[in-house]
Amino acid sequence: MLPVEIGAVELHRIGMPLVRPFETSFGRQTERDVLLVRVLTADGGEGWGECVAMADPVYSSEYVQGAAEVIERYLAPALLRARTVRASDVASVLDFVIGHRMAKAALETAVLDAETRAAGISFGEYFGAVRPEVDCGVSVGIAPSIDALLDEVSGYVEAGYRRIKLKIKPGWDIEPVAEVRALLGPGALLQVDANTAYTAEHIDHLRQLDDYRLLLIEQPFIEEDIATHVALARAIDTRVCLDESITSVGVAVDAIARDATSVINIKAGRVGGYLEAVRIHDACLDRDVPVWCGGMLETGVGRAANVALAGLPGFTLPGDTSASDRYFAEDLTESFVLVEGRLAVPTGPGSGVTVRTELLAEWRTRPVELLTRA
Ligand code: NPQ
Ligand code: MG
Repeated sequence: MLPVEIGAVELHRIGMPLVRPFETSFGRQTERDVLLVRVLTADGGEGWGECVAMADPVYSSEYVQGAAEVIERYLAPALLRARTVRASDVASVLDFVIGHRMAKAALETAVLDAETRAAGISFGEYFGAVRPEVDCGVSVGIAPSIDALLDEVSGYVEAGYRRIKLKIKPGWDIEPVAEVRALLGPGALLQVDANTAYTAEHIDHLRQLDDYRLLLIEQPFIEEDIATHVALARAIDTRVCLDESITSVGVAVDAIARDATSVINIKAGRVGGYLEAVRIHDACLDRDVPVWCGGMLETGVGRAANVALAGLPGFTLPGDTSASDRYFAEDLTESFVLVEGRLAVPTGPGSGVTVRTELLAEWRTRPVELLTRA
């Protein structure tokens, strides 16, 4: 693969209305505030990356406006100064900034898209995907009532989703899980995600989940607290899966060694990019730890890359790689449509999808920022 010469970096901001509000233990979203990075190369090529940070710093410390600021002020200038880079060089160029992994991931992905488009290879080929389509699950927010939840879940079953994930929090856990298990039947794949809403005092309460044959419980405790996840993993039969806690391959290897987690949710944004995501996948495959691809309400730009990642051999559980229409009436790219509960790994060069510039213009919430070499 040849490096690309970076000519400019553009930041795009859009607002996409969600088809239904998405409620988790940390809040309720009605619109997706999206930051997209476009890298323009000296020879007329381009690449796109999506930043998965949310509008407010209530899920992770990163948030959209902060990501835009750190890219504009530190990351893009460093990339422009480096001038000629491969995607595999980007992490070291940006390493002088501490944290800000979602912002770094967006830039690295944009460079990777430009580099692989120029080379005529797809993200799936670059990452090492081994399957043409991936099994899809869906993440179901906290509903206004049990009846509303069962209606929503029934719709996803009809749509063909192969796994249901319920968001839980204290006061919304055992009953919704019991009701959804009764609706789905004993063999269906069902799991829960707490987004850090519990504390060590809840361990006995959470043991009741063992009655419902869940695939896993995702991130019950705060991200810094590996020890309480170890304690829960010892106390219950349901597998513990870390999401927010896993910020790098080093943290993943350590959490596995300590038996805090026996499954891992991989999200490229959370770990600084797809290259680190692949390294986590490789480490998990070596250790026989299954992984699955998380989701952050991505547009088609981020979704395309996630589906390619989920094509790697260690992704043996269905991901939160839902169809475009799970979140949006219209997608920013070609839409991803479920076929028998699966999405096809794009085969075209780069991410394999094309940004619909007319929609970008229609949904724009801020002027495009053009960043060039000083
Ligand atoms: C998770 N994602 O696994 C996250 C949490 C999440 C699909 O459950 C806007 C942007 C709203 C990102 C809500 C899924 C969000 C978001 C929830 C991410 O923990
Ligand atoms: Mg999660």
